[in-house]
Amino acid sequence: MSEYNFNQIEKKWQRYWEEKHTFKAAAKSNKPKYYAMDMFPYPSGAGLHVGHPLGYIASDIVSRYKRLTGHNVLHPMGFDSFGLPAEQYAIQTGQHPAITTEENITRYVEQLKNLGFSFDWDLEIRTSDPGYYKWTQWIFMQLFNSYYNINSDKAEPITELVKEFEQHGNRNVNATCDEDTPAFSADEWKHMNEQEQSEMLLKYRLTYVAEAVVNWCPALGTVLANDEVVGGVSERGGYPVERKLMRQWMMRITAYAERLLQGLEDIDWPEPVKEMQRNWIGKSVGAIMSFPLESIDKKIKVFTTRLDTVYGVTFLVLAPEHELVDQITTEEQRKTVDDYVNVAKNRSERERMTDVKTVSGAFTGAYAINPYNKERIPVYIADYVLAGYGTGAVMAVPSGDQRDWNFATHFGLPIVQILDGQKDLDTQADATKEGRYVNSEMVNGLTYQEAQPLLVKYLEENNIGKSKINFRMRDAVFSRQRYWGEPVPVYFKDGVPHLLDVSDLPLELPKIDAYLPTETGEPPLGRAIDWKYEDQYPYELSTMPGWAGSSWYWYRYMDPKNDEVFADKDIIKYWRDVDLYIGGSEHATGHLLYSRFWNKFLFDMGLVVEEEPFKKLINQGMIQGRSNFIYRVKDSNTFVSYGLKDQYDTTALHVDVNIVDNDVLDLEAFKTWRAEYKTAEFILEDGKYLCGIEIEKMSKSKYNVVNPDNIVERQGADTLRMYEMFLGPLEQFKPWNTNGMDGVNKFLKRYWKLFHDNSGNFNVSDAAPTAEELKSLHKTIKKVEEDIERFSFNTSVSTFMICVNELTQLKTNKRAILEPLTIILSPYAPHITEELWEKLGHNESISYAAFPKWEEKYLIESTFDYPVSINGKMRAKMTFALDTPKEEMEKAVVNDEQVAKFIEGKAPKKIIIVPNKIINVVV
Ligand code: ANZ
Repeated sequence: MSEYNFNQIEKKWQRYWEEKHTFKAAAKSNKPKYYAMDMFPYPSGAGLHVGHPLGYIASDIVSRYKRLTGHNVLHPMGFDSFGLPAEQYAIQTGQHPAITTEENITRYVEQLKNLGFSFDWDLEIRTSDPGYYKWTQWIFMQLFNSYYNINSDKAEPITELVKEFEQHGNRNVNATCDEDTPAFSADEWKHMNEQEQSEMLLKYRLTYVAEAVVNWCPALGTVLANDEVVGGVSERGGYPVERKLMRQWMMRITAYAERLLQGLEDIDWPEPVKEMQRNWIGKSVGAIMSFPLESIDKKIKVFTTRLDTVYGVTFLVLAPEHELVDQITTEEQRKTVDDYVNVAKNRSERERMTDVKTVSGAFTGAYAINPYNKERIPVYIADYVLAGYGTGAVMAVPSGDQRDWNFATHFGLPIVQILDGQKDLDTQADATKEGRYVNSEMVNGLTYQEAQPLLVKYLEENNIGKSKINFRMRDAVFSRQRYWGEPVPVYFKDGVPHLLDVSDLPLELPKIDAYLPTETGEPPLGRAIDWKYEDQYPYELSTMPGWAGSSWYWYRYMDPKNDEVFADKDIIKYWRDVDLYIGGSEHATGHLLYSRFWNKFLFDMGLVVEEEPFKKLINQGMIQGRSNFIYRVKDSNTFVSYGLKDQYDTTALHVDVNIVDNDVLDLEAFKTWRAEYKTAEFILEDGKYLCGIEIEKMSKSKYNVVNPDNIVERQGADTLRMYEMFLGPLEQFKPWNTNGMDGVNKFLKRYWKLFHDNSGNFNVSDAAPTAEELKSLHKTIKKVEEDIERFSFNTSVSTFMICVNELTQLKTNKRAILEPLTIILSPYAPHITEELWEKLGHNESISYAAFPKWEEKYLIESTFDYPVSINGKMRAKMTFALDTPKEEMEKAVVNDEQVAKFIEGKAPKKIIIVPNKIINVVV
C-alpha cells in the first residue's frame, strides 16, 4: 500500500542527492558543456518568497534536461553577501554584519534545498568570504596596472605606457585618459617627481582616484552610483541624494564604451535590455566647436550633434558648474548667477536630464560670437546642460531643439528659422530629412546632405573645432564610505596610492567598534586601530561597491577553492562562458554592464577565453502578490463581508493572506492576528467572511507575501515547481494565486496512480503498448522537448496534464510508456520521478537517464473523425480507422443511431465519402 507521500519522498531524495553529490559538475569532461546560472541572491533577513524561485525553477529544468541529453552541466548557486541591509542592521544592533549574513545564508540554503534544485553545492561561493574577495581585490589590482590602448583597441600593462613616456613622452600615445591630460615630452616626464608621475599615470589607469562630482547620500553615509539613484533619492531606502565633489576611486568603463556597444550584437539577450544598455552608453556622433567670448580672451567649447543648425544659434548655455561661469559673469548679474548656481547644485544629474518641464536659468551678462555668421549672442547658464557631458556647454538652437525653444520663449530670446517652410517654430525641425537651409550665408538653399560637408570643412579649416564622438556613459564611481564591502588593496605613501603586494592578499576587513563614520567624518574603516600597511602607511578607508563581487563570479564557480589563481586556465577553457543566465531585468544598466566590462578586461589580459560572459539572458517576470482585503465599518470594530460592503461606510484594510483560504477569512485566526482584532465582530454572507482581492507588488507591508516553505509543507516542492511554471510564460509578470495549486497537486497524484492499482500496490506491466498509448507518449515527448528548447515551460505543464489524462483513460500501466514519461517529467518534478524510477527497478538516479527520442511513426493519426452531413446539414460525427473499406463505412453510416434519426427510415439515395474530410448523405 503506498500513497503519494510527498513530504517523505522529497526529504528522501534531497538527502540522497546531497549524500551522493549527484549534481557534481565534472571539472573536465568529454561531454559537451552546459553552464546554467541564476543571478545569485543577496541573502536578506526576510528569506525567500514564492517570487524568488521562479527563475531558479526554470534554470533547474533546463539543467536537468541538459543532463538527460548528455551534457556536463554546471549549475551553481552562491550569495552576493556584501551589502547595505546587513550593515544597517549592524548599525542598529551592534551585531557584526558577518553574523547576520551567515544566519541569512543558512536560511536561504535550507529553503533552496527544500525546493529540490540540482545545484552543485560544492561550488557555493560568497562574495564576503576572504577567499573569494581576495580575487576581487586581485582583479582591482590588474585594472590599476592597466591602461587602454586605442590603437590596439585593448587594455595593456601600464608598464608599457611608462616605457613609452620615458622614450617619447605622451606625444604618440593614443589611449583613453582624463580630458585634462596635458601633453609632455620624455624629458618633462623624467623631471616629474614620484608624486607627479603617479598623478599623471592615474589619468590613464583603468582604475584610478580622482576628484569627482558624486551622488552623496547623507542618510546612508555613502556615495551611490547613478543606477542606485532613482528620481533623486536612493534606490534603497528612498533617502535624499546630493551632488558633492569628493576624491573617489573610479573605474574607467568609458574605455570600453564602443566595445560594450558592439558586443550587444553578438549575444542573445532580450531586446529591451540591449536597448537600455545602448541608451546608457549613449553614443553620439557630432562635433566640438569654439565660440570666442567678447569680454575676455577665452572660448566656449560646445559639443553638438547638429552642426547643420549653427545658423540658428541665438544663445549659448553653460552648465552651472562650468569653469568659466565665474570669470565671465558681469557685476550686475553676479547675484542672480550665484543664487541660481546654489539652487542647481543639489539637483541630481538624472533629474536634470529627465525634467523637461521646468525652465530655469540665469543670464551671465557675457556675450560670445558665432564664428559662422559673426553674430553676437548672449551666454546663459541653466541646469538642463550637464557639467559632465560633452563640454558642459551647448549652442542653443530654439528652432531645432525643444529645450532650447522652451528656454528661449521663457527668457524672450530670438528664434531664428533654419529651414524653408519651417513655420511652426515650436517643434524640432528634422533637417536631416527634408527642407533647404535659409538665413545662412554658406548653405542657403542647400539640403542637409549638401550642407553638412561644407560646414565641417569650414570648422576644420578655420580651426574652430573638430568632429567628435561622445558617449553619455560616465566612468563608474568605485568607492563606498561603508564597512561591509571589500577593502581596496591600496595604501598611501605621501598621498600617492600604492598597491599591496599580491602575497598580502586578501586584505581582510579589520574589526571596528561601531559601524559608523568617525567623528571627523571618515568612513567606518577609519575606526580600525593601526590599520596601516607595514605599520606606517594608511590603507584606503573606503570599500568597494556592491557590484564589485558580482562582476566576475561566474568564473569563480568554475573553480571556487583555487588559492593560486581566480580559476584554473584549463577549467576556464572548458566552461568558457555562461550558456543561460536567468535573473531580473532591474540589473540592465548595473550588474549586467559592469560584468561585461570586467569580462572584456579579463579577456584583454588573456585570462579568459570569451569576450562576452552571458550568451543567453532571460529576465523572469515578477510574481505579483494577490492581496486580500477586509472592510471595517467606520468608527467600529465590525468587519463586513465583501459582498455586503457597499451597504456600509467602510475602510478597506489589508489582511494577511496566510489566514485566508480561497478568499474566505479564518475568523479565529484573524482574532489572534493582532490584539486590536480580539473583539472584532463580523457581518457575514452565507455564514462566511469573503475577502476582496487586488493584484499588487509582493511585499511585507501588504501582507501578501507567500512563503514557499508553507506550500512545500502542505503540497510538496514538486507541486510548487510545476505550479510556478504553470502560472504563465516565464518572462511575464503574473499574480500569485494559491487557489490554483490544487489542480497541479491532483495531476501529480493521478500520475502516481498510473503506477499503482486500486489498493495502492505498485503494479506496472511489461506488456507491449498500444498505438494509442504510444501516440500519447510520443507527442508529449516531442512537445516537451520543443518547449524546453525554447524556454516555454508553462505549455509543457499542460502537455503533461493532457498526457496523464489520456493514459488514465486508457488505463495504462505499461513500463514501456511510464518509464519514458517519468524521464521527461523529471526536470519539472524531480522528487516524485526519482521515487517512481526507483520503484521501476533502477538503482541509479534518474538525473542521468537518457531523454527519450520521439518517433514520427507513432505520431501519425490512425483514425479520422468524420463530420456527417445529411442533405447538406451537419448532423453527426463518426470515427473511422484510416484504412476502413468504403462499404464498411457506408454500412456503419446507415446503421448509426444519430443518422437513422434524421433519415427517418428512408434509404439514402447516395452516400459520398470524401476520405479524411467528410461524409455526405443524400435522402
Ligand atoms: C545644437 C543642436 C541643435 C543640438 C538641435 C540638438 C538639436 P546627444 O545626441 O544626446 O549626444 N548637448 C550637448 N552637450 C550637452 C550637455 N552637456 N547637456 C545637455 N545637452 C547637451 O545630444 C547632443 C546634443 O545635446 C547637442 O547637439 C547639444 O545640442 C546638446 F536642433 O547642439 B545640440
